[in-house]
Amino acid sequence: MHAVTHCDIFCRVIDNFGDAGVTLRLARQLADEYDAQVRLIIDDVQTYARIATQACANLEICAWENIQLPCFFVPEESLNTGVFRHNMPTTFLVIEAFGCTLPSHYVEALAVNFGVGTAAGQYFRWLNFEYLSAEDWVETHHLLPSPHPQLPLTKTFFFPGFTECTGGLIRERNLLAQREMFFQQPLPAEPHAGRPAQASPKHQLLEKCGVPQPLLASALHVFLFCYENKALPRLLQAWQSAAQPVVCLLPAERTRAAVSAALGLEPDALPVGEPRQFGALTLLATALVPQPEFDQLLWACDVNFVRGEDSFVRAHWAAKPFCWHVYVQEDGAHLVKLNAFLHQFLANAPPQVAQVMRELFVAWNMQDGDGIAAAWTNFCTNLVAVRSHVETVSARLSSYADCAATIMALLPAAVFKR
Ligand code: TRH
Repeated sequence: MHAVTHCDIFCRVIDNFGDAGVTLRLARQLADEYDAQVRLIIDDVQTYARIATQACANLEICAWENIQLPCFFVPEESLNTGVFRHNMPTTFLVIEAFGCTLPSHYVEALAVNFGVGTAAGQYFRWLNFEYLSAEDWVETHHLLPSPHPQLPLTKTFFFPGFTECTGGLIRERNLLAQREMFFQQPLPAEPHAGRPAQASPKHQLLEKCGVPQPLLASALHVFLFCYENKALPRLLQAWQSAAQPVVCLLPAERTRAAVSAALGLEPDALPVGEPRQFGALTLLATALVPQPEFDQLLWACDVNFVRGEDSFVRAHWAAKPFCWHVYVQEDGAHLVKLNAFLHQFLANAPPQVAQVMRELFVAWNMQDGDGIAAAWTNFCTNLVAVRSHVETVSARLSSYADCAATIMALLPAAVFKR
């Protein structure tokens, strides 16, 4: 039998796309790059299906309510009879995303098949994959064990993060090479060879989305992926009266609805692919796209407004100036997260860059309509320097192990193929 890693990833969708988005990326990467046999067990298959439109070998999507025990699990009475060894994968990894709590019958079966003291126990890992944060305590909590109160099982906390002492960030192996190809200038025209000038990948993509030809080269392209925000009307006003035209791409219904409301438009006033002009501002709604194309949109734009968790990480890999709308938590914990992030991200930034980035992030997250216009102007004035800083941080982060690599390194050596 060919020995492989099996992996069950459990996810409950709280809202929006982030929970599905993070687990989907991880699942795909483990399946694609490590040949793991992955099941993504998710309670909201519909949300998942809206962003996961690409097939992936080795990856099976299972509805939470119909979850079957893995085929290599055996009933208790068969243990130590040889049946067990015959069917066993080389390693078995269970990832519980964001503390979603595994079904109790599944946990009981885990204890029987892979609990401490079983023959297979050493080839098994149960990780609790946590939300991303730049707070200091993440380093000391990463990989802490959490023994089960009744069963012979230990779960391990896995914290993604921005330093080498955390679980790292999700980053596919070829991502940055693909991004570099996207950034490369196209070949110039060669009239004697009969070759016309090619549009750059950026212009091709923006044109495909519906950006009017004259605005491809002249406008500032902004990707706006956000939640409702009281600062939105003033930011849109700033763009309407800007000296340089602004094209603003609006992905996802929630963002589009927020922008329509901010402008006093009907909720369906911005159909996908149909640009609408308001002074210097052109708004253009985009369709939901699969995750790889979502990355390309970030690569194509000059400034990316991102939110939540996954798009926030992808903005780092896009290495373009960005602004993050933190997912709001009732107890204000999101502001602690924001501060921790800014502290870390801006640690070695030139003072001017640190100032303009902090101003914009704070005005946006505090939903400060009065502050946002000035913050935006200062940010734009320093766009080249901001970009250079984002590139520096992005390059540093890409020198650290990514989440999948960190996870696979926790499994017994030499049992997975690279
Ligand atoms: O959608 P988000 O706001 O997600 C979340 C959730 O609210 C979650 O409950 C919360 O815990 C978390 O934030 C912090 O933003 P996020 O994380 O950026 O996820 C968006 C995902 O959707 C990301 O994987 C990219 C994907 N996506 C596409 O693939 N194509 C698209 O066209 C769009 C608009 C998004």
